[in-house]
Amino acid sequence: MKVTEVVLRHMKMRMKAPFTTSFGTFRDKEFLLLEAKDEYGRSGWGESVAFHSPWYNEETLKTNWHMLEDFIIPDLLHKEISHPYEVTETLSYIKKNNMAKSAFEGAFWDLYAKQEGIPLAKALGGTAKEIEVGISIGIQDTVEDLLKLIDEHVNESYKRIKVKIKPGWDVEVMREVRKHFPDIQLMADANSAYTLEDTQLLKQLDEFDLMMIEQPLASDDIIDHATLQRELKTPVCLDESIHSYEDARKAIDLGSCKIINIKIGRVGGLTESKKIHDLCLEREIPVWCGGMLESGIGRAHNIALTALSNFVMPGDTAASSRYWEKDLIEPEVTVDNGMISIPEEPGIGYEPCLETIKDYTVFEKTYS
Ligand code: OSB
Ligand code: MG
Repeated sequence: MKVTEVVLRHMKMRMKAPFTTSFGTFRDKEFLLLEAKDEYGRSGWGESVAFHSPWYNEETLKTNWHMLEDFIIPDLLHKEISHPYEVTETLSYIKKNNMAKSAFEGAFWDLYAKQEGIPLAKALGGTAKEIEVGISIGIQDTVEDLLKLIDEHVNESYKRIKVKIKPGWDVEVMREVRKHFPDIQLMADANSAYTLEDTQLLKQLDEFDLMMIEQPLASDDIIDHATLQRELKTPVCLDESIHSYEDARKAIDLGSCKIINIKIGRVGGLTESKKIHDLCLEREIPVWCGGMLESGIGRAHNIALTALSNFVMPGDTAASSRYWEKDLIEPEVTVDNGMISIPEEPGIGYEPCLETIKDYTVFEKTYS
């Protein structure tokens, strides 16, 4: 197979509601879409999950554009590639820049699955027909607002509620949530807002029977997390700290976490995601698929990945309508009884809607 043309698009989509984490608030979502066309005119689609600002990790959509335009696209355009593994191989000399690599790699996996005539989930080795879905709720102005949102999402049938926490919005908030919702599957995500000095405070979360606490400490740490995990009953789940199979192996060996959140972009693509999944299966570490407020294209990739067997906990890939007035794909992603059905069509299994994509495109450039 050969990619003979790449279209890069800078997208901007208004979010239905602002989303606040311990590091900042998203009102608009800006990101890159990558369309890779082969010699038969088929298109594969990828999304970069790098944000506009470097607050989740060091990448931004502009650093991604630079990496793609100056390195990744020239390395892969017009090259004979028989399997997506070769994309990862070819790009392995580039340090980090995982989200940029993943945008191309994801588009190539889509093309590959379309060429084979099979769903992306199947191409990856996934067997699930449907997947369990949770939802992540940002930091709110008041506890009442939060309780109201949780109530809505529980009624929409989401299987697990994740609450964002930060210093000043943590133990007392979780106490209220647990009091009002004694039976739900509940967890907290700190996005690196604490240090080991907060150990006593974090220990207080143990009484709320949380499924896990996600990324309590620094985004590049796996040492202090091991110290913290020894102090906590609540399982620690790592998000930001895991960039590769090697990071996952070391974190498991050190006891830095009991659960791993896999985000395709953060680890450099579907191939690396699958490797981490397989390692975790062998080491009996449950995994789930994280979200980056993706458009339908990135959402479709998350859904396909989650069909692998060790995705045993509900992920963050909620319905399109939770984020967007109109998503970029047809049909949109819908959640029924807390489940998403894995599409059966070849590739990502949702059709990118070119009209809608055009409406949200700020700038585009074609490479051939
Ligand atoms: O840490 O998982 C995270 C959103 C933006 C940046 C980081 C995170 C999140 C979420 C929301 O938790 C996930 C989603 O709904 O896509
Ligand atoms: Mg997280």
